[in-house]
Amino acid sequence: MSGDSKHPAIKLTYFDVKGRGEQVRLYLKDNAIPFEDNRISFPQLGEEQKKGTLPWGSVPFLEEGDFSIAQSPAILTYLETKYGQAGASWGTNQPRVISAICAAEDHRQLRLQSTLFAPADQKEALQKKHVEDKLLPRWLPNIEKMFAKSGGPYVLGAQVSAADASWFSELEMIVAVFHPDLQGFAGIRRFMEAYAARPNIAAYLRERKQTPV
Ligand SMILES: N[C@@H](CCC(=O)N[C@@H](CS)C(=O)NCC(=O)O)C(=O)O
Repeated sequence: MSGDSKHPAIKLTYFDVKGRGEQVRLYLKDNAIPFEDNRISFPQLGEEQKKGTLPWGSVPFLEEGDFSIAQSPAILTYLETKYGQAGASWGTNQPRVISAICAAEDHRQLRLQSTLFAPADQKEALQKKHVEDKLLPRWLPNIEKMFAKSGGPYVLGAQVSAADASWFSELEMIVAVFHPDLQGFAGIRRFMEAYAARPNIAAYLRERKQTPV
């Protein structure tokens, strides 16, 4: 991906899976921002960690010319501030967007603890516990409330933002891993449909590399 001094190329470094990188890919695709999708392996991450190029030793990591930033909520905030469509309303909407992105990150962490990172012999029980104790009584109702409060279909209402990229990628995983019955969650279903139907997102969902996580 080439750039110039006025528009330096964006490079996103992440593993060759959806994970925490997918929300950034979705945001960049939705906004038609060209970027290098630098998908690395675990050994390559180890090399980067040894070189000290990653501020927290973690990915996703985004570079744009001389600027670079780690931590997915901060990456999305950076992109939304620079490229977002919220314009003048960004000042007042920013805390809501960041709050929603952080909430998605909280759930992502909980989901990973009960799935990918869970010991093999405890996985089934931990998943069941997550669904019964956390997902159904607390998380899905709170996500639904977020859309009811904004009026939907997006986190900010009619205005799309980086928070939608974040929640879409997390809800995709929630659906894929826990198969919840979303019958009583019309706001969530409307959001998923509206975001997936955005032209650049629909094209990306058709063409993107299929990975299990
Ligand atoms: N809060 C961070 C979490 C970053 C994180 O834990 N990334 C994982 C991949 S999803 C990672 O780099 N793990 C390798 C390691 O920490 O050694 C974020 O949202 O970016």
